[in-house]
Amino acid sequence: MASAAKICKLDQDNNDESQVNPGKLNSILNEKDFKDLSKFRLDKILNNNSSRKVVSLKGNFEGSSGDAVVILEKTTFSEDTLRSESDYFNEKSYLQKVFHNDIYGNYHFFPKIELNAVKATVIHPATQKHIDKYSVHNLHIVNETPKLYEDIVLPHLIKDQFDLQWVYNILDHTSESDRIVYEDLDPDSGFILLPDLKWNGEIESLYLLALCNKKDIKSLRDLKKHHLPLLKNILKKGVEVISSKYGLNSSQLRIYVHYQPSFYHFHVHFTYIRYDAPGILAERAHILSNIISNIELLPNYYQEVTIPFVIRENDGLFKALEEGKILNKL
Ligand code: G7M
Repeated sequence: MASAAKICKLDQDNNDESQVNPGKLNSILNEKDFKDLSKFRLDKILNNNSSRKVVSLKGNFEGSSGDAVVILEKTTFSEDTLRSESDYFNEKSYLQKVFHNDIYGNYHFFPKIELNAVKATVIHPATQKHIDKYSVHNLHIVNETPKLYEDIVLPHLIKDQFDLQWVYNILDHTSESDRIVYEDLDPDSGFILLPDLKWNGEIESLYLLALCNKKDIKSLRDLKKHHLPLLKNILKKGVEVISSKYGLNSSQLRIYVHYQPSFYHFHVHFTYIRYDAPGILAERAHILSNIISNIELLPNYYQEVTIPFVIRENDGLFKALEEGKILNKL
């Protein structure tokens, strides 16, 4: 298996808010912290998503071997900073006029630098699989029967999955330990709850991840009746902790599992219902309370049902499915 890609977040917010907001504590992840991107040499724009305002770039770092993927994202407005007395509305932020017509004024607005942070994620060294993941690509839906899973999907994912080192680093407190929001040490029903890599700490885009302590559940497909205590524990404690720490109740949270996931160590996503997080569409997100109910109804539900999933054309599995003439079978 390839060595763990180094993933670092650069955060320009070094203000005191980060002391109370774990989503902003980015002195994390591992030993390799970048101070700026001056050594980044851009090779290719992999994807420029104008609706999400995210750009994914391939390049390398001068003096350092291996490809790098850098993802830059314009962040959401924080309602906390939108007050009359905030720096948006004083001379620290300024307007540059584009044109004025009657009652209509059009400007470029340059907020104070601290209000203008761009979230940056650096993956270095990045594997070809990372480069593929962040590149523009066509998508297809696959209706995965249990047989298709056993015959083609499972062997492929065992051979060609992303390294899970970052997950194990969190579970053994080697990385991101200062970001842990809650930990339940029970080996079977326990988990760690912490901010997702994608979260910049604003409640408006709240995004936490529950990583289970057990290492033998790859995905939704593996879930069985004896996992119900784990699933219920994640649901109950996750909601309690988020409600007391961030003030959002269970009815304000979207709590779900991806199928297929990117990382085959079982984990649950918690996002604010008003936030359109990536990966919440019908072909990918499975609501946790619905998963629990399905297993209560039929203990082997997830070993017996067809589960649709979405696949990129540049994924190695796509080629195997095409060769097996699996696609477009209903
Ligand atoms: O698609 P899947 O269910 O496998 O989602 C995995 C989630 O893990 C995504 O939402 C990622 O943003 C998140 N994630 C990935 N990495 C590499 C990290 C990491 O190093 N730290 C944290 N906190 N989250 C990560």
